[in-house]
Amino acid sequence: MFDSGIGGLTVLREARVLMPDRRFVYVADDAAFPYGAWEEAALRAHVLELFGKLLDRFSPAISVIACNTASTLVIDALRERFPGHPFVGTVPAIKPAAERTRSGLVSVLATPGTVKRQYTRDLIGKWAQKCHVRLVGSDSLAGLAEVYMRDGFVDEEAVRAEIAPCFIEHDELRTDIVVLACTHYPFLANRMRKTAPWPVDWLDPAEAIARRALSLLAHAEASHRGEALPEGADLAVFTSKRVDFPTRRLMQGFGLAIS
Ligand code: DGN
Repeated sequence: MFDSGIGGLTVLREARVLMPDRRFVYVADDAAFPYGAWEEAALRAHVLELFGKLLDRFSPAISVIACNTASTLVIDALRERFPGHPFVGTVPAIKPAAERTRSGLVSVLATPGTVKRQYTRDLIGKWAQKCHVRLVGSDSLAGLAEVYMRDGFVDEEAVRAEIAPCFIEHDELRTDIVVLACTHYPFLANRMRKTAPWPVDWLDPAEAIARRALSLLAHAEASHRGEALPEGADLAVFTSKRVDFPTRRLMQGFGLAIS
């Protein structure tokens, strides 16, 4: 399971509930955080190179890209580069949101990278023809989530300001669903609820992603070596920086250990 930081842990949490007998490796590329600010070609090359190393080292049965910013850019390239290896991507949950909205206006909250991807535009074109979709890119929410999980502090006014564009009306329509299209955002869900101008559904795809992983795993050949995991452990966490990954508090909260 892979993300630029702590966000993928929201997916890992669900995956561990659904697959209690599986062993997990979580990789946080936090030296490269935030992915939202990267130039596309550079990020694509970086993630492809990283996966070459990860697959080599861990030989996982499947890989989950628990990051919208990376998935919307490299999921197709990963499948092409590593044919036969099953990848589960995390992309904005536009289809379920379009099916569920009653007001006809859906807001998608994501990193600036995810918002500008052609992949995201294609999802809207394919699944959201009968409603209006407002894309909202935030420079700072993922960072606010990291700070919150590390220091326990969250700037509520900043959260209010970042989510405000989701609530701009369109042709007198008011949004009734906000898609959390960055895996970091569920950590701030309580503050978002508190500062939103009216109640909406906050769509967190973590459980759906874990279910997809479970169904792929049933078909995947479980050939992983699991060498990176200490004897008896069912989870190992690796970071590319190791310095201030907000592990202690977070890992304790999740009942996890860190290697
Ligand atoms: N958690 C990542 C996502 O789902 O897009 C992005 C975090 C980041 O690198 N800004």
